[in-house]
Amino acid sequence: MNEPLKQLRTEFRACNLCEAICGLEFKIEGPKIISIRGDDADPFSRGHICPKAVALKDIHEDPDRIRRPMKRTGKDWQEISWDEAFEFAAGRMAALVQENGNNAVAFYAGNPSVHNLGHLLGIQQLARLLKTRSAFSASSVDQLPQQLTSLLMFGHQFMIPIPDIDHTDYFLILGGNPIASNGSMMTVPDVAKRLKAIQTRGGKVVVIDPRRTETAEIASEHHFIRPGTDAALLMAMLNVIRSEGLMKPNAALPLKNLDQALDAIAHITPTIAAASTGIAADEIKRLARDFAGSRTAIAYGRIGACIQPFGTVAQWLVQLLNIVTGNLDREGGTMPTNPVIPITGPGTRPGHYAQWKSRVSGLPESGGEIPVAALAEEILTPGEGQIHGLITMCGNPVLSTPNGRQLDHAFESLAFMLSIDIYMNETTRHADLILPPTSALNHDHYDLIFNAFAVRNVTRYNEAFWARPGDERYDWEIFSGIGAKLAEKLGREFTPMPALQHIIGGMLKKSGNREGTTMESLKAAPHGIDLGALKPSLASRIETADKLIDCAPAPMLADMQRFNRELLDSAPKSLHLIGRRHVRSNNSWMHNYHRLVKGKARHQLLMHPDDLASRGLISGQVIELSSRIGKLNVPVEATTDVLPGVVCLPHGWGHDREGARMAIASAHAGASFNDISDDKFLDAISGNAALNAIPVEVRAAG
Ligand SMILES: Nc1nc2c(c(=O)[nH]1)N[C@H]1C(S)=C(S)[C@@H](COP(=O)(O)OP(=O)(O)OC[C@H]3O[C@@H](n4cnc5c(=O)[nH]c(N)nc54)[C@H](O)[C@@H]3O)O[C@H]1N2
Ligand SMILES: Nc1nc2c(c(=O)[nH]1)N[C@H]1C(S)=C(S)[C@@H](COP(=O)(O)OP(=O)(O)OC[C@H]3O[C@@H](n4cnc5c(=O)[nH]c(N)nc54)[C@H](O)[C@@H]3O)O[C@H]1N2
Ligand code: SF4
Ligand SMILES: [Mo]
Repeated sequence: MNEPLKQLRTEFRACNLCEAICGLEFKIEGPKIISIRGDDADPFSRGHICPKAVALKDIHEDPDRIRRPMKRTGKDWQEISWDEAFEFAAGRMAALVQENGNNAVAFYAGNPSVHNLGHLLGIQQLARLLKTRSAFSASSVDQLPQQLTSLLMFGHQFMIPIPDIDHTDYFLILGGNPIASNGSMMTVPDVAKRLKAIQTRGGKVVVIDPRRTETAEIASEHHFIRPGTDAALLMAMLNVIRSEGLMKPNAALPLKNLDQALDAIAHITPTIAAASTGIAADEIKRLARDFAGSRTAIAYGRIGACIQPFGTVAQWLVQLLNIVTGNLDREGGTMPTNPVIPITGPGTRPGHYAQWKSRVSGLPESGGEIPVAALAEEILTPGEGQIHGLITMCGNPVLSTPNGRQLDHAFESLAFMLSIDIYMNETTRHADLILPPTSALNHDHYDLIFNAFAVRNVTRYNEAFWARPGDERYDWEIFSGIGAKLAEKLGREFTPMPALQHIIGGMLKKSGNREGTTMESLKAAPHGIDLGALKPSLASRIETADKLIDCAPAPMLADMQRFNRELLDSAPKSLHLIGRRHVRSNNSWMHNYHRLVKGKARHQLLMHPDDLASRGLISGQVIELSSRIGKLNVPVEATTDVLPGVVCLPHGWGHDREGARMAIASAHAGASFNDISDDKFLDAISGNAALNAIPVEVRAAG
């Protein structure tokens, strides 16, 4: 009678869906997931969970999820064997390389690859084999300005100072909405409680955002800002701090060129900044004095201060604000982590910048990648070095990167396209071959990257719940399968990847099994291991050639001319479009689960009632939203939560493209933000797409 109960087992695992890496408790019976809840015994996430976690079951069981290789046959698709698939993919790619050179085959790596170690390492392996300069990723619609700032100031692209949220007295958030996103470039499960705790201990959370967001709602202060103008605010704050003698840089940090940096921005007074930001000069002064006067403080800039026209300058100024107030590399300020598997230091890749430029628009490479805004033109523009073949991996650039309609067109023109993905969606429908890795729950999990960006030093390894079914493949097996055949055809070296446990075990040994962390100790601690709060360590870890922090990198100083010309001389003439996230969504790919999309639609355009009235429009009607690139129709909703002059639309929707096979998503299509975002509207230094602050117009549809 108790037979079925005997099979019921409990498993623990970090959630792989977003950067918060919450610990989850699964009840499993045979092949079935019975329940998913937050793991109270996880020392880091302490039982926190969000609505997406339960959708791990839906993803695992989704009938639309692809399980076997799919080859295009005209308008149809045919299931083929793995061996046939590897042979086909390698054959086509080898031919393109042999005929047109290495750069003719490009790849684009998307966001979930960072949450999937087998995939991440597979991409690196494939990149080494392909030797292509046509490398693209979601980084250039995301955190590239932050990585570049770290490279130029600290000498390593991954030396990211992380907010010490649990010990700070003042948390200044520019362009981040952690209550919806659960935090980013700051792995922070349970962020709501941690933000509350700042206020409970007498500190402040201050949000700078063109929208009164969910985070603004619970903050101590919210200031509306005009999109794209954070740099002006930060310059003025720095000038107040300097002119009022409030500077107190951390004496332990070896700084250079600080005066040069401050001189370059000295002309931006609070009055000037007020004119471009819309924040009153007196408020700017008070913000600066409060920040500098706090015992400890954090300046943190995220998506809204990255994917905008002055993203890199803004990130540089965020670091300068932390530096001049002594908050860089101190408890309660920001500090780099010290993970047991380091991603900075000896043997890691510090990155490089502008060592070559993209062929068509001359955009600078960063760490070997070209900004994804250039992907379509590199495919569509004939000539030496043109892209003829593309591999997308864990990515949906048609919905996630600028000018998606142009990408649709470009992908149709490719000689060969391979997608390593679990869905036939807006991007992968263009592929000649789709190779689906097995479900995330069927493979082991280790957060190499998010451990390194966490607000405490943490580590954990979780084993697969089930071995993969015989006719499915792990991500790393797919890369090894293609790699072996491609290497043979190109006459190149190739070593297949071992299983993840061996790789992680080896990495731990290499870093000296620090804190006693071995593969065995990790396996014995399925709830994860907390290795303590962040500690100052940056001073001895700087990787610039002279081991000094460069406060005035040349590209930032050079971009001041553009700043003076464009930002200060242009009063807002049109409306400006910004994005938003919702806790029950995740970029473009999690709209195929009933429990996440049910209820009121969430993909409407938000607009201030005054802006509607001045155009004779009413809340609820369908409007036409247009930019230099194109137009789309979408329902509009009036709200005073956005600044007048600002309209707000989430990205990742637009599931009505023909040929995708995601039934629930297509029934909740929405419109794609990136159908009208501009592949020429960029952060000039990094080439990162400016997907916020886009000039747009709104009128009645039809
Ligand atoms: N307008 C606007 N655009 C934006 C943003 C914005 O704020 N505004 N944000 C940008 C940001 S921050 C990011 S990171 C990008 C994201 O851009 P992308 O990474 O290109 O897009 P995603 O929507 O994350 O698509 C993930 C893809 O991975 C697939 N996938 C999911 N799990 C797995 C898996 O386990 N294995 C494999 N092989 N595939 C899997 C999904 O089916 C989907 O095709 O979007 C950017 N685009
Ligand atoms: N639920 C959910 N969680 C997610 C994701 C998701 O899609 N859904 N995506 C994940 C990914 S890939 C990432 S990178 C992170 C991103 O994490 P966050 O950076 O927290 O992302 P957003 O919620 O988009 O917050 C960006 C904020 O910037 C504001 N903003 C726009 N333009 C400007 C500007 O010019 N200046 C200022 N100051 N603010 C501006 C927007 O109004 C918005 O509130 O979230 C991750 N977590
Ligand atoms: S907050 Fe992120 S990591 Fe935590 S349960 Fe939700 S999706 Fe998973
Ligand atoms: Mo992202």
